[in-house]
Amino acid sequence: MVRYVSSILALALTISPAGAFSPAFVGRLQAAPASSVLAMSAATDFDLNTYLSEKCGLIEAALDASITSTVPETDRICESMKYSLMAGGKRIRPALCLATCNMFGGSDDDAMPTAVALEMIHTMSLIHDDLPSMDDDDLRRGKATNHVLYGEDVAILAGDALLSTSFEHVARFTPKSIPADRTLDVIARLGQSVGAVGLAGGQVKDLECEAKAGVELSELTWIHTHKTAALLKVAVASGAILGGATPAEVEACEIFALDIGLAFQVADDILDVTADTATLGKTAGKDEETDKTTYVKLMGLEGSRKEARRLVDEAKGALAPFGDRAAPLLAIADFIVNRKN
Ligand code: GRG
Repeated sequence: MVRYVSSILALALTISPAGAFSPAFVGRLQAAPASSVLAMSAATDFDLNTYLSEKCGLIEAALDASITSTVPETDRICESMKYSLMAGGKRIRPALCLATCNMFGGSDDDAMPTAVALEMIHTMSLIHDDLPSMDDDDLRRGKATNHVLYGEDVAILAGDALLSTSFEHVARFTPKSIPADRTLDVIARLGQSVGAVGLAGGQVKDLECEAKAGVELSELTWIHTHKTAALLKVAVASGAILGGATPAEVEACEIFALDIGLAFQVADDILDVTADTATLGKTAGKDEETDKTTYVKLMGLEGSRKEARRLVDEAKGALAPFGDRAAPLLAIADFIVNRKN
C-alpha cells in the first residue's frame, strides 16, 4: 500500500511540487438495526466495523492521493473532481473489490488501483445523476452537489475526467506482478460496466420509464441490474481476477454481486420512504414525490423487505464453496440491507 501511494505521489510530484496527501478516515460506516432497512439482521461473528474501518482507511488514503492538480490550469477541474470524490460515501465498491481479491489470496495493493477506479466511476455516476437534466438534485453525501458548487458545465467535465482517469489509474498503477492479461480483463470489464449494458444503458432505460405508466417488475429489474448492480458485479469480478480466481470462481462471485446489487437497490428504495434527508445525505421521499416506479411501489414495504432478504440469502449461497474465506463478503452483503444511509 505504501509503495502504491508513493508511486502515485511520485508521478504527481514529478510535475507538481504541490502534491497534497492527507490520509483521513471518515468513520461513517454504521450498521444500525434499529432504523435499518430490515428489522432483523442475520447474526454473524465477523467484526465488519473493524474490517471496514481498516479497509476504508486505506481506501481514503489512496483516493486522496489519486487526484492532484499538476499545473495551475488544472486547479479548477481537479478541485471539482476531488470535491465529489472525497465528499464521503460508504466506499462499498472498493471494499468489495479488496475483500474479493483477498479471498483469493491477493493483497490490498494488488487491487487498490482498481478499487480507486471503481469509486471514481461511481462518483462520476453520482455527479451526472444529480445534474438538472437527470435527477436535478442539490444534495449528495450530505453536501451540495457538484453542479451547485461548480456549475453544470464543470460538473459534467469533472464526471468525464473522473471516468477517464479511472482507466488510466488501473493501467498505470496495477502492480507489474499482476499478469498483464488480468489487468486488461479488468479494464475491459470496467468499460463494459459503464456503457450500454451498464450504468449508461440502465440510466437511459430509467429515464424512459420515468415518463411511463405501468412499469413492470421485469423492467425495473433490468434497470437496476445495469444501473446499480453492474458496478458491484465488476467490483467483485475484478477483485477475483486480480486475486487469481478461475473463470468458474469469477462467475460464482458475479452471481453473488448481481444479487447484492439488486438487494442494494431494494434497500435504497426502502430507505427513500423510511429514512430522513439528514440521515440519507440526499433528498428523502424523492421517489414518491416524482411518482417513480420503485420496488416499494411494486411490492410494498414488507414485500420489499422480504425481497431484499431473499436476494441476500441467494447471494450468500453463491459463495458457499469458499467457506470461511468469504466471511467479509457475507458480512458486507448483510450490511448492504441493514444500512441506514
Ligand atoms: C456518464 C457513462 C455515464 C454514465 C452515467 C448517471 C448515470 C449514467 C447512471 C446513474 C447511476 C446511479 C447513480 C445509480 C444509483 C446507484 C446507487 C444506489 C447509488 C448510491 O450508492 P451508495 O449508497 O452511495 O453506495 P455512497 O454515497 O455511499 O457512495
